[in-house]
Amino acid sequence: MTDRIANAQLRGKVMSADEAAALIPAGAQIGFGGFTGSGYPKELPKALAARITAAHEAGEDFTVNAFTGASTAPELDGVLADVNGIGLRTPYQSDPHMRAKINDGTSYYIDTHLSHSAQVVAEGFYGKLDFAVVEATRITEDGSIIPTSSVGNNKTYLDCAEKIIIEVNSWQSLDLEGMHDIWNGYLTPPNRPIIPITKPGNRIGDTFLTIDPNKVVAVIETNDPDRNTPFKPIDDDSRAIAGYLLDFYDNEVKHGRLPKNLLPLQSGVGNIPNAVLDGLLNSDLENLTSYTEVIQDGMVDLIDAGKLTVASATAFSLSPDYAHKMNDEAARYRNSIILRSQEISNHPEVIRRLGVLSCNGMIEADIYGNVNSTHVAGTRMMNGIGGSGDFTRNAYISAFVSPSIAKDGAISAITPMVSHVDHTEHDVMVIITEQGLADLRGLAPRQRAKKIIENCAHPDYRAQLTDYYEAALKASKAKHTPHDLARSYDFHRNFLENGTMKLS
Ligand code: 0RQ
Repeated sequence: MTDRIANAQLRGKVMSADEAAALIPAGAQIGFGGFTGSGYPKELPKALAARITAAHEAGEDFTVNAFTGASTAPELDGVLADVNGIGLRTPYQSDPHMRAKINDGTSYYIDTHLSHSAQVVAEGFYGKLDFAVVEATRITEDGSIIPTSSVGNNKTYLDCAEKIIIEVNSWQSLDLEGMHDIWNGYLTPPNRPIIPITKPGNRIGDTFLTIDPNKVVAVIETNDPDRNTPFKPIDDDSRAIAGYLLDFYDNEVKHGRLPKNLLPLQSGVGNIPNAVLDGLLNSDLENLTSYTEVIQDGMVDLIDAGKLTVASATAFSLSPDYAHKMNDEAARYRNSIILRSQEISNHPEVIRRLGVLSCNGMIEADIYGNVNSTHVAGTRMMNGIGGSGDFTRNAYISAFVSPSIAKDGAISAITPMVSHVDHTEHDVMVIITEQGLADLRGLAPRQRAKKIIENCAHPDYRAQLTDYYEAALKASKAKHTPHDLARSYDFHRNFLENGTMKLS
């Protein structure tokens, strides 16, 4: 047995994943640890999927409701979705198999802001949580849990669940201990105190998760890597988009609207945000800070280069090489990295106080600046809103980035009216594509439309968009936000009918 389980009572609970899965009944509500492919349980979900398969073969109904921090990996979302094992999934996911089950109607999906996802469980909106299943790098003598590469919603799930299952993963570095910051002061209203974070580097809590050891029904020993995916090499479009954003920040500094070392940065996941981080690495900016949700490769490079002094997040989202590096050198990195619960990493109060600069990907934006982050053609769920709403609504400057076209030009990322709204025109300040940047601050809707079409739309779609705008201006009785409702979804309709947004 591993020496990572120092508590005698919990050593007595060690069993196989199959034995632990046998404790979970059909219909169970399970709070899984894990966030963007980091720190999720890796063996119990596989064993549970096998149990579900056996039940289905015997003609029994068997699904569970799965609550997580954010996306997980094939070993959790993938295996359970594959066996039609998930009745309800929340909050963020990005696994192709899970996505397919949501879109074919097998699983319900509730897409909620990541900063809200713990409180809705704690406040009982979903009913009671039966199990918390979390990963630990070790269990201390008094039965506390040292988390691994993410914190996510672990604290709330462990507090709320009736029963706890812990995977102790020897693959995770013991040197992660000390990196986490678990604040126990977050209560339900009306007793909520001020969150005492005034700088991204403030530590306000414990380095461990406190649990009731009597709730632990199983401890599983594992030795499995996080399933991190490598980033694609930075392409020309991503580099161009990153360049526009950095020039924009530079101009804000010149006009005295941003300090020389900017403000704490939030960066979404994906290749464009990673290109932004790469651009920062090659800039002469110094003493940068980050108050964000995930730590990507680019942030690790910025720390190594001495340009980023502190990064606060709830999880890592690293390529396999960088995950190994983090494991090897966690003792050094924990001086500049803090992993918090996601309701704190994404908390509107802190984001607004710090004046975070947000940058997130989008599916589409409309000519007035409403943004759709989640639904293709208004109905097909991609991943979920994730933390983009938490940061965008409360940022000092909120930016959205995307190539101006998708699917070889069949789709325009700028449309007359978004087919689903995640971020309203009131929240969106800057839109950037490889064509250019539209600074929407201080612009009224008609001014925004012109700027977005001119600066961000792909040349193949500019005339079509201008045509729509001019027709809308004529057709619309009210001229504040001109729309021709009979035509506003022509782009999407044409795509669904003919496979392209190009109108003949
Ligand atoms: O599909 O992979 O089949 O080619 O969407 O698009 O351009 O590679 O961009 O990986 O950054 O994802 C909005 C989904 C963008 C992401 C979204 C297709 C495109 C491609 C991916 P293929 P790209 P990205 C912090 C913040 C919400 C959550 C968030 C996201 C695939 O950024 O999930 O911001 N955001 N969280 O071809 C049809 C369009 C399309 C389209 C792109 N208009 N119509 N398909 N695609 N635009 C992180 C967390 O919260 C955890």
